[in-house]
Amino acid sequence: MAGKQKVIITCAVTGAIHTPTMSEHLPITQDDIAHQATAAAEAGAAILHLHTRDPEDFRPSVEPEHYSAILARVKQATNAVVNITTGGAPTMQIKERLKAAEHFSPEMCSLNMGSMNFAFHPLAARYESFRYDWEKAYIEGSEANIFRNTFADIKEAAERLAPHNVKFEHEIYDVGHLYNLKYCMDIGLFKPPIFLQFVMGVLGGIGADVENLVFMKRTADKLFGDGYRWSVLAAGAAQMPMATTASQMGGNVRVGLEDSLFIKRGELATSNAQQVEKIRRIVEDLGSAIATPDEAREMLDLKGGDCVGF
Ligand code: KMH
Ligand code: ZN
Repeated sequence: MAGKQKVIITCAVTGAIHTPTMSEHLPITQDDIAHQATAAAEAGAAILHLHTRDPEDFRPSVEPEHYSAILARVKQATNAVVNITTGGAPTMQIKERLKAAEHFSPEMCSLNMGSMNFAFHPLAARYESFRYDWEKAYIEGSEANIFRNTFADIKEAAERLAPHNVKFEHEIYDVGHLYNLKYCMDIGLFKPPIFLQFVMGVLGGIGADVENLVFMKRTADKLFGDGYRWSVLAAGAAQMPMATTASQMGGNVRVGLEDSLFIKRGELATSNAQQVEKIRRIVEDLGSAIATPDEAREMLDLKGGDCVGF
């Protein structure tokens, strides 16, 4: 195994795309989010990508008060790197989406690298009824919604978070987003080493297949040379196959119920940890080792778990 790059597992615990009706295993209370995040770290996730939800009706939230208890528990129970979303939900604008990251100053934050019609409306037809009033309109509304991430928005995120020395997980939903990022680097917003998350299989973005991954990776090589690290997340059924492929191409992997509710075709995952255990088993069976949180900190040049604001 000498010389082989260790694989960083990120777990995205709840997100803002899946809604409570879709799976009873999706963590929606602060207690459940903290519990599942901790278990995912124990199973081998070095990075926890966190969203939160409103305790009233479990719709996506970016309010710092809805994060506090989760972050305190995760910090107390694990050494995992905390990555707070700045994507929030596709219906939210950048100003509010940055609040939690500014408030808690985590080691990492996501940063979405382009505007798109992030669509998941086809999911609505799968359910006859919904547990909460907001769910149906929220899901169906994605058909006509622009997830806004303009150059001005990206600049605002970079500038507001610069004093916090946060490392971004740059969410790359299509090849053009790599060129957006290159432009942002050219004007001095981000410095290498950058961390790319290739997001595959979201309707509105690039499809999840190996040729597309090779194309994205080649484009990143051309634009960023050896100044970047990368990972793959694929939505739904493509999650494990694309993560496995990435791990064999020198990349890192992201799993979690934010990205897929399933553990295999037709079977809901019972927890985030179950998905982490599965990809860990695959990665290790194929002869690679997974990175600990401290190894991930070194690989990604992070500021350290003692420099956060929670
Ligand atoms: N829901 C994922 C496909 C973010 O939080 O910034 C993308 C994501 C966005 O994780
Ligand atoms: Zn997210």
